[in-house]
Formats: sequence, C-alpha cells, structure tokens
Amino acid sequence: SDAELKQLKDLQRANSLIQNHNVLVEHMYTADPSAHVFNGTMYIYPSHDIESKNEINDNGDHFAMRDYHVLSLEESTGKVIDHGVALCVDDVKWASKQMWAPDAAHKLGQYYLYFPARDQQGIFRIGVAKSDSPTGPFKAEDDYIQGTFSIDPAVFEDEDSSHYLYFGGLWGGQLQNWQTSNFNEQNIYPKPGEPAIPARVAKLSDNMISLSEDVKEVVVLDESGAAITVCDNHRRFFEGPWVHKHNGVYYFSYSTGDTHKIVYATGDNPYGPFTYQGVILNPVLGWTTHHSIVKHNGSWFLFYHDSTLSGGQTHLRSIKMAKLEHDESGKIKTISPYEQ
Ligand code: FUB
Repeated sequence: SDAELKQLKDLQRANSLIQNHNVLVEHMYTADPSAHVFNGTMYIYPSHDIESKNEINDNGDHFAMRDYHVLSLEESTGKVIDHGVALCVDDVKWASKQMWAPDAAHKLGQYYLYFPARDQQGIFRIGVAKSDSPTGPFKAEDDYIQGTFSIDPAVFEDEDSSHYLYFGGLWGGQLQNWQTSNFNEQNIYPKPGEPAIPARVAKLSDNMISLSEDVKEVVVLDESGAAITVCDNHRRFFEGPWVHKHNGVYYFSYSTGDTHKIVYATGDNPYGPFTYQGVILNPVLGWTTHHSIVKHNGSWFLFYHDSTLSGGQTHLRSIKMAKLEHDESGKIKTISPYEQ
C-alpha cells in the first residue's frame, strides 16, 4: 500500500541520516516544540513521545503521550536542560489520555501551560495549568477552557500584551467534527471547491485561563483573495498553528498534514484573513511535522521535529532547531531539513 511504501522509504532515509541527526535531546523522544523567550532564556514546551502498543492509524491512536517536560536553552548553540516532569495526565481531572502538542505563555510573574487532551468522553479539549516558574511544575485547572475544542494550542502575545489562543487539527485532532457549535460524531468535510476547514482563534481573558470572546475562524486566502479550498492539500490548514510578528506583519504558519509541509500566510492583524505566501519547512522524516518560530538575541529560529533518532517511527520524534530568515521583503526562506 502507499502507506507501507512511505514507511519503507522513510526507514531507508532514516538509515542514511542517522549518523548526523543533530537532535536537541537524546535521552527521551520529544515533538511539537513550542519555543518562547521568557526573561532572556529560551524555553521549549514539547510533547513527550513514548512507545505505544496502539494501532498506527489516521486517528493518531499511536500518539499516547502522558506528560510534559519543559526544556531550556541558554544560547542557541548551548546545552539543552531537561527540567523534569512539569504536568502528568493523572493530575488533570478532566483529561483521560493523549497529552498532545502544548504551548505556554507568561503574564505578570505567572506561567501558563496550554495543552490538549481527550476528556472523559474522548473529545479533545484544551486545558490550562499554572506555575510561578517557566519550568513548572504546573497545576491544572479542574476543567478545560470553556469554548475550546480540538488540538494544538498556540498562544501569541501581541505588542499591546493581548494574548490570542489559536488551535485546531484535522483527522485525529477532530476539527472536522466541529462544523457546528456541538461535537458531531461524524466527520464532516466541505465539498470539493468549498473553503477548507479553518483553524480557530480567540483572545484570552486577562486571567489567562478563559476566552474573552467567541471563537473565530482563521481564514487563509490565495493570491487572488479567494479562500484556500478543502482539496488544496499543499496549502490548506491541517494542524499546528503558530503566529509570530515581524516588522508589523502577522505571520500565521501551520502544517499541511498529509502533504507534510510547514507553510505560512501573512496578515495585518491577529485574526486574519491571512494570505498564503509559501513553504517554511520541506517534509521531514516521519508523517507529522510541527513547528514554532521564536526570536532570541535578535535572530529568528525555527523549532521542529523529525523521526530520525527512532529510525523513522512516526510517533517517536525528536526536536531540532534551525536558523530562520526573513528577506528584505518579509518572505521566509524555505528550509530543506537535510540539505546543508
Ligand atoms: O503530537 C501529536 C500530534 O502530532 C500533534 O498534536 C500534531 O500537531 C502532530 O504533531
């Protein structure tokens, strides 16, 4: 089958790449790195990948993660420190399993960890946990953030100190089950030619643990101003939203899922619409690709993951980083992860 052929090709590529994997940590598997600079230090909030006996399927059952570790990095070339377990699913009342891609934010001496997990009914929701340290341990709120659903939270802090929570992911991430305001057991996709299913965004309240407004759709347009359509798999949103701001422009970037790219679109405000611009990261080894973009000491960095260290096992990933460049017109230079 196509899937078996891809796995075989991935394994062959892994064998040739394993010698020079340059992963950031080797003592555990890590993925979905959300990086932030807090008080001058770079902190990384990744998923903590683990072995699983679950079937490998489009529902993502093989991603059975249970906890989070926070990592820090003093210099972009420095050693990565693992600060240990920051939050475990057993300590989150509303969650049952699958602690997927998290993110974090800082406000007035408090740190907030945002994370998706399945609730007791198996529906993905987004929760929040607090700490007075960027490395945790974090204490989870008793319930998930009302109004949230699906996966992959990403928090963007604008220059006026407003915080925006982006989220969403297709297939196992259940975004296709939220075409109305209630969870629908059935997967509902738009018809060919119709606009793609969008990521979602809402401003966070001052308390950082609730939404201050209704959830809105994040629309991505093509060069003619039309919404990217559902069958445009090389450009439509799949999962892993992230926003950064450069020279006053808002950059909305995300994974295209089954075409395995990180792409970006630009806009003039945090809600969009955003206009598609191009590819940030070409496909990595493994099915998923997930990133974050952060500025540290005047330079921009891309954090991402691949499955090199595990020999191509798609649910056992490792985080990496690369320098990211905006050219004079604001375009991001495409990164090809295995080319020097
Ligand atoms: O790590 C589990 C899922 O895989 C994430 O939520 C997605 O973004 C993908 O990386």
